[in-house]
Amino acid sequence: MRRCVISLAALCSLIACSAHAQPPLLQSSVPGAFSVRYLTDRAIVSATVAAPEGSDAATYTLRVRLPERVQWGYLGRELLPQDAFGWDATGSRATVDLPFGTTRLHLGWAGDPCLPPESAQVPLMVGAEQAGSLRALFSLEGMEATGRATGIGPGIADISLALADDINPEAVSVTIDSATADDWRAVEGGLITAAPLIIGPDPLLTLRARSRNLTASPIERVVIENVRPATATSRVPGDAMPEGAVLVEAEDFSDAGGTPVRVEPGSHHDASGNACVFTFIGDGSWLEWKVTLPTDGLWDLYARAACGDIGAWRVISVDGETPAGLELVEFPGTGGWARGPGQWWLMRITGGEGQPGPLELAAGEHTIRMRGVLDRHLNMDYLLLAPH
Ligand SMILES: [Ca+2]
Repeated sequence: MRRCVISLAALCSLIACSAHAQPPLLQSSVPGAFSVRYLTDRAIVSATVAAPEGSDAATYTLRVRLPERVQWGYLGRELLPQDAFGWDATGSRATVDLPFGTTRLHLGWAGDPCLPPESAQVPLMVGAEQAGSLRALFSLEGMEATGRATGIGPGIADISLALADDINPEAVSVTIDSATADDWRAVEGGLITAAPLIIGPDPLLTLRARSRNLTASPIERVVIENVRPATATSRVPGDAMPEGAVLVEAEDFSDAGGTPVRVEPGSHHDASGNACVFTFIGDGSWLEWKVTLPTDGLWDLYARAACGDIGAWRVISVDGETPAGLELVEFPGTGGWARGPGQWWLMRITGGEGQPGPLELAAGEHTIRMRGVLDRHLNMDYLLLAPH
């Protein structure tokens, strides 16, 4: 019986419109919807073909052009026996009979037959304790694994990866909440982040590894190490302004980035200078202030702030450097956003009991930057630098 071969050239954008008389990339004995994708070792064909009305055939025939002779094939996740496909050397085409319906076919011409695993679990540790696991999904280009660590954060921490296989560190990244680490140092048996990461409460982690033809996770486990809690600010008794303090209004910021903050005179209750900064979001947005100090010496940083949430977190840097302990600073909830009285609190950030030490600063202009992290808003009225 002569088969009715229907050219699908018009259906497939991958089919070269060559002037040379090459056979099309795909030919099917029954029309349907097809796509074909070529990788370095295989072609992957997705096909949806319905049995013709009145036909009692169980299969149809697909011809797929390959650069080299077909060596192996998978139908779905099932390895096809060698006699399941033929080879038309003249047209450089593999021939395979497929069942009607929706199928996915891999036809390989190089290497050993392999399919990425369907899924895997990668343990997520906090120190030596398991705090969760990442569910890994694979593609031919790599792996993506996601999961949550429970019972930790907020704080800062290092992330290390125990490796099951050699992998190029440049092909690996970890995203925690919204921050991504892709700069690694090699340590024995694995990798560790080059800089600490901020982690939120019960952080969500996504591990990505770009590597072709993985047969298992190249990462044996993910470890959150050296967890340091956020540095707590302390409310100044009576919100009394310390002596000799240099004040800079929050609304007089000199530079800003990210989501614009709002400043509207008279917007909030009892604001110094009749204005404050609000809608200062913890989405990586930042503000910068210039402060001019009269003398060299040890200075402490304060901020008058209001937070109607459970608290808010900021990264604070001075003249472009983040002093130890200011990598993650926690402001408490003050009972409201200062639309009413008693909700602006003067918070001490350095030099208090159990706090990071005072800042050693020379006379002259300095730049203070605050960057919002972990999604929480903070309203700010002013900053102070006061002699320690
Ligand atoms: Ca103000």
